[in-house]
Amino acid sequence: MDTQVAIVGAGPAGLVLSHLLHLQGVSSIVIEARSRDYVENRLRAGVLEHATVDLFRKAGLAERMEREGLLHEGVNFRFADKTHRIDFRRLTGRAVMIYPQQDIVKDVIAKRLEERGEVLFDSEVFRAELETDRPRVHIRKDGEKDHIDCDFIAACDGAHGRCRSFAPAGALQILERHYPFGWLGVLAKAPPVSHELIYVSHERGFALASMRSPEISRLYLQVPAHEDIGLWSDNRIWEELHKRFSSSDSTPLNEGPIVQKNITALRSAVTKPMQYKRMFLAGDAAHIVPPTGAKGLNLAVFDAVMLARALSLFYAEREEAALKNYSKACAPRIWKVQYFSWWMTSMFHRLESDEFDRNRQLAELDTIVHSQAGAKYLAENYVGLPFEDFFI
Ligand code: RFL
Ligand code: PHB
Repeated sequence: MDTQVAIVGAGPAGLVLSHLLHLQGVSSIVIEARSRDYVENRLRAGVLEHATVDLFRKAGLAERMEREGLLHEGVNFRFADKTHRIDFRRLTGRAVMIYPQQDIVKDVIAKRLEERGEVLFDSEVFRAELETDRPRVHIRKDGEKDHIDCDFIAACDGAHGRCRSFAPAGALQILERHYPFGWLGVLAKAPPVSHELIYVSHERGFALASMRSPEISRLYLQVPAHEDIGLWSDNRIWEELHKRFSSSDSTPLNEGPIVQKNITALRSAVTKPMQYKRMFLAGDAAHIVPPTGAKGLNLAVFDAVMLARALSLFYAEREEAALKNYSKACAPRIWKVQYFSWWMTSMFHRLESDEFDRNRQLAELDTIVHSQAGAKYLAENYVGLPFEDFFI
């Protein structure tokens, strides 16, 4: 097999990149270790920034999102027994869209296949030859080995992907922070308690009420970093959720059958540079943010836009400058998003520290919801900074 760009990973980064390249007449093959069914049902993010929604519209990926997505013009912060709304529309003129990541994945896969794009499922990349102008990607499918020759490799293989390890030791540096807590996430067949998200900072720990549809709630609880999910029966989860969400101005959460639950540890990480020779990293393969700012998927889409632009310029004009500059060009947004996600996480989660820190957190939250400038800063970052310019 032979292609211009071999894309490792059919998550949002790899799929969006392959579609954007196709729009620019650049060929690619997407190679995905898991089955189509698995990636189309993997439960993850839910919040799309304004610029992400805009990109999907311009790229012809928004048909189902327009019908089924839920536009959110604000968010609620609950602490010290009261709920406060941050009004995105008033503060920024913008909004976010609630549209599940697995639906984006489904929509882009359908679009790629409809346009005769190549997506290889159940195909794991286990090695790559990078010390050449024609890199080679080695694949294993059903125990059989094969390879793809290409001009460039896009490593879109997520947080646990192997592509980073194909570069020689020391070529890539990882800057990171670990947190002493994780999130227990549940999907429940119960109508969401509020039509907008509620972020809670409670003495017992952080909690978040989100949704996937008017009938399905997505709820999260802060738990210790390496907590055993076996300790959390459905009853214990509901009890804890009720405690953290209760306030003098709220109605109780709606209960319903829990259909999925899992625990994720929180981490911040940036790989530097996001390139080795002809291999470029994009999405979670290049950086991880804690989910408190709802940014990971959006940053993955941003990388895909930047990389698609650089690769398209290369093929259109044999112009290498944009490719050489890819990592540097992505860095300012990545670090602003890292900062925002770290800040939201530090402000909302229960810290193993003293009363001084708790009071400082409450003062910070109070400042954000009551200061016009504070609320605007929050809103601008939550709806997302604009992308500089699209090339489509
Ligand atoms: P993905 O989605 O992990 O896709 C990588 C793909 O690569 C495949 N792969 C390989 N394929 C072939 N060969 C190999 N050797 C391979 N190794 C791996 C994998 O099977 C997989 O299909 O990475 P991508 O595309 O970079 O996308 C990133 C997003 O998935 C991630 O940032 C978000 O889900 C983060 N996130 C959120 N982001 C938001 O923008 N808004 C949110 O509201 C939001 N909420 C969340 C989140 C992540 C969460 N978890 C699970 C940590 C909520 C949670 C709980
Ligand atoms: C979600 O809906 O899964 C979600 C929403 C907001 C976040 C994280 C996850 O900050």
